[in-house]
Amino acid sequence: MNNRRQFFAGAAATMAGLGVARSALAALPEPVIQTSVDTAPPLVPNTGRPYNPVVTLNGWSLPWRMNNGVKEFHLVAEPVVREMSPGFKVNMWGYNGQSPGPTIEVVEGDRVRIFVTNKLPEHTTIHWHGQRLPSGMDGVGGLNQPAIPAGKTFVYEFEARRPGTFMYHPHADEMVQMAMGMMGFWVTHPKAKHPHISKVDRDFCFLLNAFDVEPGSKTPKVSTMTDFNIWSWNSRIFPGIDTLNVRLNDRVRIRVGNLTMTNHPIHLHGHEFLVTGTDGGPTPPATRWYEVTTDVAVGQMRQIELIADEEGDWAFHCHKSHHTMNAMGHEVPTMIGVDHRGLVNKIQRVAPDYMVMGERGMADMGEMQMPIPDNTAPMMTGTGQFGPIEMGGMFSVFKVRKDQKPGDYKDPGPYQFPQGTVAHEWTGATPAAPRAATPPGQADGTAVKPKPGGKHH
Ligand SMILES: [Cu+2]
Repeated sequence: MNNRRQFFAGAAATMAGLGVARSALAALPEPVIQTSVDTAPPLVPNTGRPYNPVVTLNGWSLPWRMNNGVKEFHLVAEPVVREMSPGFKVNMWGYNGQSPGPTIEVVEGDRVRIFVTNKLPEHTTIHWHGQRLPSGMDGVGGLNQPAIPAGKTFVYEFEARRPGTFMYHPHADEMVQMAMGMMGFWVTHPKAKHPHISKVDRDFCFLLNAFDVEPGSKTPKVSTMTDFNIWSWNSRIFPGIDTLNVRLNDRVRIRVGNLTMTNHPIHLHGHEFLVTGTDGGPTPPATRWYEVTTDVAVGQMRQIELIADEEGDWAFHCHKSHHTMNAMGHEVPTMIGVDHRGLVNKIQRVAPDYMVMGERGMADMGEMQMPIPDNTAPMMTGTGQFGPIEMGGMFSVFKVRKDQKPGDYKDPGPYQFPQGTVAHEWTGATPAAPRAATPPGQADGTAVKPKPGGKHH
């Protein structure tokens, strides 16, 4: 955190310096590069219109400079190495040192100028997903502009016309560049009190993204269209995703954008939330209803809001169960109920390391220290105070604490459960389990035929 504070202090000082050096204003703003994968504290604006900044999970917001009333940012498209979880590093393409790129925060009505320097080995563009802007600023290579050649800098300029939750990503060799991690978040804050935007105590954001990294390799496969194996939030996987730490009774907003190739039902435990914003901006209050899961389809943004009024450690995850696993092989047969007595011993005579997986389910794999290739994330991992959590991928924890200080985003550690409030083993007498009555016509109880088999997905 200290490095981070110094980094922001340094960035602010640089911007202030540039504010007085007239000759420097003609030059490009110095690009700010991020080396840490930690969640940066909110970047409180010290120039331009005031707003309540967001917190990007395992990410950061890009500092800017004011130049004659225009907010100037400098993005650098470049190869990066992203640590997706402790010890698991992947060669990606991103912006300013990380994938995803930094979050860009502006205020409705701001004039925004973004310099984009291309340090990739091929051309690129940036599309400002969801924005109202002049057609020539929309970033589709070939359609709206010539692509930015390797080594060149282009400039985009437009007014942030409506408040809301946006994303940015290349629109040139798009499949490859997004498969390599090129994307970022954009938030346009309202310039005044907006009837459909409430003031919140904490405002989190992250992108859903996915990669295909073969176990033991370090670079995503870029020809993959649907068969991704690493499901991430901001290019991090559990237990590498930071927790969302809030104070009891905080009003919390969480903004999610989906730049994967499939939908993700995002599920929060212990609370109900409202979807207060979509791709099109804030939703009118009369259209809102309470949910505990909201589906975020490909290319969509959703912002949810809730009052964090239940203390505890609450799971927060994608509800597709294979999206909370890492590097899952697709060729694992279902072994539940299969009797291999005798077989393993025979195989081990010729292959001493042979193991049979999953005859009691797959939970053993969360604990088992199986040999895996170097630089491979374990399939299910993360440990809680009661043992393995058996989750990976798109999973984090929403931590509600009454003593979490306002503005403090630090992980408060595991929840101290009040005595007697944790599910525990029952040691009294066990009541007889009631059984369903025998269906009519099956009096002998043997007439249940298996349904015709069929492949499922
Ligand atoms: Cu998912």
